[in-house]
Amino acid sequence: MINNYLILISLFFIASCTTKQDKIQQNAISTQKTFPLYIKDLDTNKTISSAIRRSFENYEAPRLLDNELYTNFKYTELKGFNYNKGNGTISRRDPSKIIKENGKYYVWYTHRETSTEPKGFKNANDTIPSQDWDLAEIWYATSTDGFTWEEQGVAVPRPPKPKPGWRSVATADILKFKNKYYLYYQAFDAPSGKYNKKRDAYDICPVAMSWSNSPDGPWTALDNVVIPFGTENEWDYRVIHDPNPLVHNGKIYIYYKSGMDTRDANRKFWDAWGVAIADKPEGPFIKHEANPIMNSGHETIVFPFKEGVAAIVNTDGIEHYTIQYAKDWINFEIASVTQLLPTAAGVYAPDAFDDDGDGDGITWGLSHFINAGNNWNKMYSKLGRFDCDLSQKVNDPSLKQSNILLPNDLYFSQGLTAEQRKRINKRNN
Ligand code: AAL
Repeated sequence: MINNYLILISLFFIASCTTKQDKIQQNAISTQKTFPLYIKDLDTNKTISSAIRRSFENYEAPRLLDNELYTNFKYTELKGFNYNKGNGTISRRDPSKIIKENGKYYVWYTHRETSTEPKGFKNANDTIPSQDWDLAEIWYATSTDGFTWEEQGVAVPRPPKPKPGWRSVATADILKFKNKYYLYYQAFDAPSGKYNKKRDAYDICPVAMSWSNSPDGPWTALDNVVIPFGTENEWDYRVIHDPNPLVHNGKIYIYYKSGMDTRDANRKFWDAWGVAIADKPEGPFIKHEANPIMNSGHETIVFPFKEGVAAIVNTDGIEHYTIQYAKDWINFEIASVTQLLPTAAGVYAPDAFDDDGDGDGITWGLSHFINAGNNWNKMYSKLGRFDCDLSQKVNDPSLKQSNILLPNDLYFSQGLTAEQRKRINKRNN
């Protein structure tokens, strides 16, 4: 009930709102002097602050409990994957969306199994990986409950030189379209991690694709790249990462990440997302003229929600730690700010490819945990499960809480560096 009321109020605000400043001036005529105890008593002509106006206009509801696109995230360790006692020789990461077929859940992911842990570009060779996702293949696993998984083996191996991805195939996502299955993935033709001066990048790959008549394969690789780099002065010149296919208006929308502008001290470019659209899974994919369409995040994590598309925006950028929404599938707005978001999530969106204009949303998926052994010299990643309530069908108030109390030692684990302490001591003296 209150939700509808809030929507009514916010619709009134939106309809009557000209520019914020003009509106506040016009509000001077309101008779209501103080903000009422109950929102339902608010005089829609009352002078209100931008923060309160934003609460009604920018979000589905001014309270988290009523916001379909706000959620807490709960995490569960998975059973069924062996990591060689964490010695860095096996890594699983960047899980795909999850689909349900033949009564089982399917997930694809970057699987690295090498004689050593990653040793950086300078020490990399045909058998020694440069990065956690170097010398990798796309493997898959199935599950009946989403908690215990059975690894099935390789789906997309590294093809022979000079085919795209001969060095490594990684970070796949799945599309089911007209009863065929398509895996889109990053195709590396050089060890990732070396800074390439000409391209001013260090993780260089376009997107390739393999297809199958069954989720269990066999998979046939296209010999060509399906989403190419941008040209020299275009925002997505350096890399095309994290392909995320969905179906909208009968077309295939592939959201992807690239890195633009100049690098900061931590080698970070401005991670931004684009979308490329095609009528057929093999393309041609046309990059949207409004690209980049997301200003934050790292991996792209999108799913259909109501008539639009929602995004989990984690890790990087001025709007990280948000859930965002684009009613038109292009123009994203912040729908909520949250915490402990899954990294590189592969969501289970049962209607990801239904294209019915009423996406239900998600309640779980898999994500990855990098440096799973907490030892950068034995680097590997592992998969874990997250649960949430970003679903229209589910309403779980226990997943709409704020003020999640994290263990105190987590805060103290983020201690000052010696440099920072030195600067503080200097300031004190
Ligand atoms: C991931 C993704 C891409 C990058 C690397 C592996 O989180 O962004 O796949 O190339 O890191």
